Amino acid sequence: MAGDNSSERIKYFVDGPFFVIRLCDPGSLNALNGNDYLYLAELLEKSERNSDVYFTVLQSSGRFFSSGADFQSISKAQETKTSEPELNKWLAYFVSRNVYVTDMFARHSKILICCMNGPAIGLSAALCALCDIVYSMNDKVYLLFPFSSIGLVTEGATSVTLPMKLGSSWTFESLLFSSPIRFDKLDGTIVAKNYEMDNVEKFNDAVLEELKSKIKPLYLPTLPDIKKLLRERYSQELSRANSVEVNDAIKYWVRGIPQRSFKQLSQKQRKHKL
Ligand code: CO8
Repeated sequence: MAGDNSSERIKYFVDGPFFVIRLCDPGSLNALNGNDYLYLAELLEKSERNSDVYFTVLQSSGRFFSSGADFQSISKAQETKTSEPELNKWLAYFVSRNVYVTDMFARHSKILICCMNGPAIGLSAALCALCDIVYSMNDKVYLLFPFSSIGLVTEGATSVTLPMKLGSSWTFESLLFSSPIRFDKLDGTIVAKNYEMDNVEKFNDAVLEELKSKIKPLYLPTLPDIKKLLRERYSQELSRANSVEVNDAIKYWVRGIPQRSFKQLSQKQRKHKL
């Protein structure tokens, strides 16, 4: 039992040195509510504590890796009657969760591998960008950060990860205009290998099988040390960005701007431009 946030939408298993986390709600395109994100963070902690584990592998199901924050849950949070000021409510719902899950990813010591079976959006896309290695199922994957369209600012430390991995110009273009970052820009920057497959289960299995064969000649205890050295250059930057991003966003939550966009998305009155 990983904690009180355990979710039907997220499963996990341990296979030798691999702690595998799988998103399994293809019906919502693997949208995640606030507690789902907390559960993801709890699972990372669980992987962290297991000394036999060297890799935390994120997998998904269906046609999307994850469609980001669950708009239904945000509408529910907004409609919840409370005597608390709006600031307190959104500090609890948005700021604390967002900071926590981002920090768990940013400071995770195991090698974080993301198996992108399809597109990822919003906070989930930010978590993909925080992973150490991303593999794609095919060239249909994309990342979409629709923050400017929803009335939010960068989150999940994307103000650091995207310029670093994609370059400044592409980051400005995709973030300012909420435009998808397609495979041609991800290939070799965020995505390390394209498996050119169409079946998610076979893709997830193929990545694990290849990893198992790749690690055979390795002395695994060196891997977290190598990761630490590679991340040393920017790990402080991730922590700094995580905190200023959410504090810059809170004013929009207090004014109800993202909540209005999420409501329109859930009522199918608006759609992101893809
Ligand atoms: N939340 C809940 N349900 C979703 C979501 C979502 N984010 N995305 C899709 N779904 C559901 C749809 O409602 C639909 O359900 P149903 O079949 O019951 O009608 C099903 O998934 C399939 O979706 P579509 O029919 O819309 O599929 P399309 O292929 O036509 O469109 C899109 C796919 C473009 C992904 C579209 O579904 C979409 O725009 N989704 C919203 C994506 C989005 O804006 N996500 C939020 C990003 S911002 C973010 O993550 C920051 C959050 C900060 C708060 C964090 C709190 C911890």
